[in-house]
Amino acid sequence: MNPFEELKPTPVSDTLLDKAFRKSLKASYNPGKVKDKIEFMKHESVIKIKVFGKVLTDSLNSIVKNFPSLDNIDPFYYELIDTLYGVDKIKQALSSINGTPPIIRRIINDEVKRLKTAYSKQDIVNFKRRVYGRVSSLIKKISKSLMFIREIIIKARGLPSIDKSNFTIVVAGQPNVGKSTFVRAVSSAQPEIAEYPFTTKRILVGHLEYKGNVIQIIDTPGLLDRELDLRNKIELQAIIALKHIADLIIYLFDPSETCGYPLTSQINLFKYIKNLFKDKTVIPIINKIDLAVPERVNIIVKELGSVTSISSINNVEPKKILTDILDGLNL
Ligand SMILES: Nc1nc2c(ncn2[C@@H]2O[C@H](COP(=O)(O)OP(=O)(O)OP(=O)(O)O)[C@@H](O)[C@H]2O)c(=O)[nH]1
Ligand SMILES: [Mg+2]
Repeated sequence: MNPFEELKPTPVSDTLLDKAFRKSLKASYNPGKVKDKIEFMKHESVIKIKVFGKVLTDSLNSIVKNFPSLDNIDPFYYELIDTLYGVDKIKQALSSINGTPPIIRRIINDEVKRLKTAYSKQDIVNFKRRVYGRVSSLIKKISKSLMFIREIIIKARGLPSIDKSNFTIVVAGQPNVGKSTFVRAVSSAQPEIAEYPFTTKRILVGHLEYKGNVIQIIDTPGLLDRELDLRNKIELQAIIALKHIADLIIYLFDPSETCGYPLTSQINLFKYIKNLFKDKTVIPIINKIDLAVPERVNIIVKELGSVTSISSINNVEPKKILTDILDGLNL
């Protein structure tokens, strides 16, 4: 399951300061009878400042505490988060947020001690102004980190929710070969489909039922025929899904080459994936058979032996083929 799914977006520095000021303004001191006006003002200012500090330290602490512990999350999500946003950057941001409450407490304690020597109304006003100023500028200093963590949560909440206890099929192939069309035909997922490459930019999960069990099927961004260290963030998501969650890999070919990638590179990529994931079953399927000329199809067959062919624009064939594949696996 996506560890960020239920997380609420965390506040940014302005929101935090507004909240702290509001609560501080409302905090009051009720000693009953007021004997000494200055003493009363001192007490009340200390209460207000302490509320101000507590709202901030509590909020900052809960941002850090509620953020999923990156070292303990599932490796699939860890690698996805690291590739998309950078785990080191996240840890740095969290650590600067985490380091701030003790400094706030120290400032407030020091200033409250100094207040003992205040004798005039002006001294007290100055005290409050100074503490609000020092603490606010501390919060402003971490405003980039607060903003970054908020953005990560908003983005990471949208990552697919994968249940590792369900059998998972990952559909891969070069861009534009029809992966999303196939996934849409066989599952509940509704990925965008378009006649140009790189339509799918992130991993998407669909579900289908097979013999009373839920099967997950993952649509992935298209992969180019190149080495791992040259792959961009969009492609790497497909590799991460293949590596961490695929129980079965379906590799789609487009023999019509209307996808824009020649068969030679589609075959190269197929071999690359088979080699990279030696311990996984990789099933090749020839898609867009309605557009393909026999010579092109034969190139694939010559290379891989007999391969199932389908057209994903009609929904019947993909469903039938998938059921045949699952039957063959004896799930
Ligand atoms: N004629 C025909 N067109 C198909 C078939 N499958 C997909 N297409 C078309 O091929 C184009 C690409 O389809 P997508 O499903 O978006 O391909 P994709 O592999 O998901 O593409 P990316 O997400 O960009 O990698 C679309 O115009 C589809 O309508 C098929 O079996 N026959
Ligand atoms: Mg797609």
